[in-house]
Amino acid sequence: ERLKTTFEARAEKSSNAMSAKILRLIASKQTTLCVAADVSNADKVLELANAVGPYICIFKTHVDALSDFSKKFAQELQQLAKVHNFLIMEDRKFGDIGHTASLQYGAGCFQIADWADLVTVHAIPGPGIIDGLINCLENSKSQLKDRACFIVAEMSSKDTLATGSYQSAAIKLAESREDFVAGIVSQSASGISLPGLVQLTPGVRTSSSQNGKDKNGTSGSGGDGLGQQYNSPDHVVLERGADVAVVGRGITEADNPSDAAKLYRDLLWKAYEQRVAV
Ligand code: BMP
Repeated sequence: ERLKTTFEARAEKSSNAMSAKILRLIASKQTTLCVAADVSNADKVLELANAVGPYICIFKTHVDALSDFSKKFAQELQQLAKVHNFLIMEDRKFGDIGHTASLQYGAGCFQIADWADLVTVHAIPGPGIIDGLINCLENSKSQLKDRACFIVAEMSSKDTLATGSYQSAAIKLAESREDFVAGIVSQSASGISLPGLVQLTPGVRTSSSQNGKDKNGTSGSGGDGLGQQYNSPDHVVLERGADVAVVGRGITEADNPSDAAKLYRDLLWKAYEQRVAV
């Protein structure tokens, strides 16, 4: 079944060019780590990307949290992505009607469609939001085959409202739109059947990297006091079906982010090998 299949074999079965690209990149670079660059200025993001670049498949940004976003920053990040061979995901979590999302994707001060390989999208508006993003690309210099989205089906935060029928409808939406959907942001694999869809799972941190921070309230390895809930690398890969695991503060707050990224990469890859072993 899907989770027992290797990334190489799943890439062959994918009907979305970007999901096939992600799966092949993961297999060749042997890393399922995505680093969340939640830092507040452009130089820090670039420094982080350079430090963790060798160990990641996806570098995830929130550019609306930067105090000094610029076109030059986006170009420099793209350059680092080429050098280290990773993809850029802007975690914009679009959530509006197609027309508005189309403007937010292509225009405004960020012009996300120009530089982000991947973006995240909430399922709440329904399929129109996907049509909106595709429509934006049809009028932009970026090509549809080089872009894709991930649909947020389930969140890592405590008492999330994205559960039950919402979650299964979001997965159904993703599975019906492989023309632009490369994956799903989720805490579990239940309901996901297409081999090509990539499951991205945030809320990952080893308990040893939390040194003294709030470890209350959840299974796995604690939380952050603002609703985030963490699970260990092993747990998300073996019990929750994560293909790509998102690690933010577990790496950005480490004394040496590069060493921390390597450590997470190794833990995650070992768990993946265990998952697909017969
Ligand atoms: P951290 O590992 O520092 O908690 O960061 C998690 C990252 O993943 C953040 O960038 C957040 O926006 C994102 N994220 C999440 O934590 N939970 C979700 O359900 C979806 C997310 O995108």
